[in-house]
Amino acid sequence: MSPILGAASPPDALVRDFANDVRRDLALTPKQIQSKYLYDALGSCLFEAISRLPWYRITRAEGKLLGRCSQDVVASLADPLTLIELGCGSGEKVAMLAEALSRRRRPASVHLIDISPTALELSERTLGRFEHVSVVGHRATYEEGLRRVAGQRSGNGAVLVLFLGSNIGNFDPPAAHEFLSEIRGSLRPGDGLLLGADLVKPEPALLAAYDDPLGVTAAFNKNLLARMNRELAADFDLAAFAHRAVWNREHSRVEMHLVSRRAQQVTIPKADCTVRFDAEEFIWTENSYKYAPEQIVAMGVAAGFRARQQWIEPDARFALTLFVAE
Ligand code: AVI
Repeated sequence: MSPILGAASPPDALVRDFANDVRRDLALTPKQIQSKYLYDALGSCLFEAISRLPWYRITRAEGKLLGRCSQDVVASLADPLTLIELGCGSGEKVAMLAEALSRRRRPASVHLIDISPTALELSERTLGRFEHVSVVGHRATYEEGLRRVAGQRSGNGAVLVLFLGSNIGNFDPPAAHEFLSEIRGSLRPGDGLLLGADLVKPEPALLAAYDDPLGVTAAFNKNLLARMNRELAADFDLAAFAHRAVWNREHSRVEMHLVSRRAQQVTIPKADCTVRFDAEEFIWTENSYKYAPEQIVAMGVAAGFRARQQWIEPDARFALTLFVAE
């Protein structure tokens, strides 16, 4: 059964962290809110809707590539294979690899790591149909989950970590390096990392993906304000802010902003602050980095991997890269 949006309040500790981060980051110049806060229950549904929009091509392009390369990926790593998916969504992507494994009729296990219980539940259901595959869900951050699975490891089979959907693009370059190094640190030589990353493409295509004509991405972004109203008793007037997507060519990233349409003051009682906005002042809510194929290889190599193969979807310009731990 799908959860009733907004029916359950988040645990107090999570609200406290949100309040502290909001107070600190809205005092910065420019004002900011971390993109992880886009994903409450409603935000996750809006992202799911974005992934079906014709202008947002990442999810479909990646699905196409997975359909093409899954057999080669699983065949290139030692049995019995353990798959670890970081951020499992609905489990459909890892299911394409599980399908390839199950065709080989070799036992394999899948570990799903996500902080969302709904995502874990959905993915476990999606994977339930594969006979030779055992599935374990971990409600944890990526780092905690990876450590947990690495600590329980036994036997000689390889591990393949899946970090898909261009989630790496939401990390700035130093954080991406740190995170890929952390993944590498939890692996042994011969293990793999399958990394999905979006490529640079013409600006109109990038802007249409992040400012779609149906306004779904605008709703996804503005839900951050609605979330502060719901969870922190803030009084943001949603109509007084506009969604904006900007292609920052110098840094090779699409930025999402929430722009104040007028000078205004907002109170956020549970974050214990009042925030003043000038007209046109914005809150910076997300970066989505876009890469050249060779930059993706270089990121993996810098973190201690060797690139074994790269598949590129030429229309949407998206890449899947299989790395092997050295
Ligand atoms: C989850 N992440 C990879 C998405 C992206 O493309 O950066 C989130 C998103 N933001 C706006 N549209 C989609």
